[in-house]
Amino acid sequence: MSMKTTYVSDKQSESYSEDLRRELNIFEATSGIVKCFILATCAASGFSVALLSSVSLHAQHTQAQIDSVLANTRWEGMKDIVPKHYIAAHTTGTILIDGRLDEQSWRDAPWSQPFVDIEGDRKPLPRFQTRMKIIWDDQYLYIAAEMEEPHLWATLTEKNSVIYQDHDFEVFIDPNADNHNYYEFEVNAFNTIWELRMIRPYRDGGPNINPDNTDGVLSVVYLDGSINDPSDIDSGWTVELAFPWSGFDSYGTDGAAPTPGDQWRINFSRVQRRLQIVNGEYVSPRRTPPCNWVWSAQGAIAMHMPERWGFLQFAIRGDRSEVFVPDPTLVARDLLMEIHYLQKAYNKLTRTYAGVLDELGLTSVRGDYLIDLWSDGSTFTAMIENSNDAAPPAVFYINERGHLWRGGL
Ligand SMILES: [Ca+2]
Ligand SMILES: [Ca+2]
Repeated sequence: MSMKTTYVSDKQSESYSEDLRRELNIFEATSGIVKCFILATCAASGFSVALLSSVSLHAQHTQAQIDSVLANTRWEGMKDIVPKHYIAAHTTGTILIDGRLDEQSWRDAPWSQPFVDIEGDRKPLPRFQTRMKIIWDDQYLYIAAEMEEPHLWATLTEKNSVIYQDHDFEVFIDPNADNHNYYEFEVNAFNTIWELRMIRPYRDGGPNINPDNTDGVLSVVYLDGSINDPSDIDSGWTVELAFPWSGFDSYGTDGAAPTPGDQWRINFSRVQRRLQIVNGEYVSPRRTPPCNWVWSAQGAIAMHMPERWGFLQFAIRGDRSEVFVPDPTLVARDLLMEIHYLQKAYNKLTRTYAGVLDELGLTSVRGDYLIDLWSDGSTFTAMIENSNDAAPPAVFYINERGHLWRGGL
């Protein structure tokens, strides 16, 4: 029997390695357990041996090698990206979660800018448009997405399946912006959902709690076309979601609706598979990396970098009378993230963390900020303090696990 194969798309320019990234992430999360075991075993045999090993490893690398690694961290591709923002209006209208965005409250809400490639300006724009809207009331955070899609397709019907194996829409939320303990939601065109909680990003050891379903989440999709039918061309699909505020009480909130002016970190991702039509059916070739289209560019093929997510500002009205207030702590946060990426690169090469800023090519004064650093080789804490008397005093910290928090003076 001859097989007829047609490539639905042939554009070769988008991001390819999301699958690989995710698989590596899962591997890293798993291998972390093994690493812990090895470290525990090492600890039993004497800390001095580990310390000697660390020192000798460091000695194997020249300053030029270290400088080269420090000059090429992932942060280099991320630091110039300005996270996007969206001002969400409070609504008193009734929202029926049916996948249709025909309520007046939705009509009044502005569409976001079209999604872009996850890597940002380095890559071409996505070939199909994706947009989102956000509104809120006293009970729910509402999120809507609209996706152009000529080939509606889904396979997964079991809740909490690995949804990104299909075309999907994804939501990431970190209410308290500390990089840890954040929420991830995925949905496909069958309205099969997957919810999980990240204790820490995979890069910082994870783990995730999977699944971790939230009581009362509502999700409905509307399909403008025929799903899993390659004989015609579809228009797209919309997603309408409602997340109860009570579900965020374990993510650093008090479980109540936010106050106008509050800001949360949030981002959205659309995973788009490369389909083939084989004997009249859609087939997603295994090992073919998907495209990753996002609202706010990440600067790398990785969603699990909460420091680059966009800002959601809660407002009473969603019109232009509301002004976005840039996060006054973002500069300090970004400086700490720079130290984090430098330390991770330094550690990858030397198996230890730098104990003085000079080893990372940094000085203790950067603009209006003072930086300090402590390390015992296997852990570190960096502190940044605003030295500008005209600005409100603020101190922030980050540690080797990427936890970023505000401290007292
Ligand atoms: Ca609706
Ligand atoms: Ca958090």
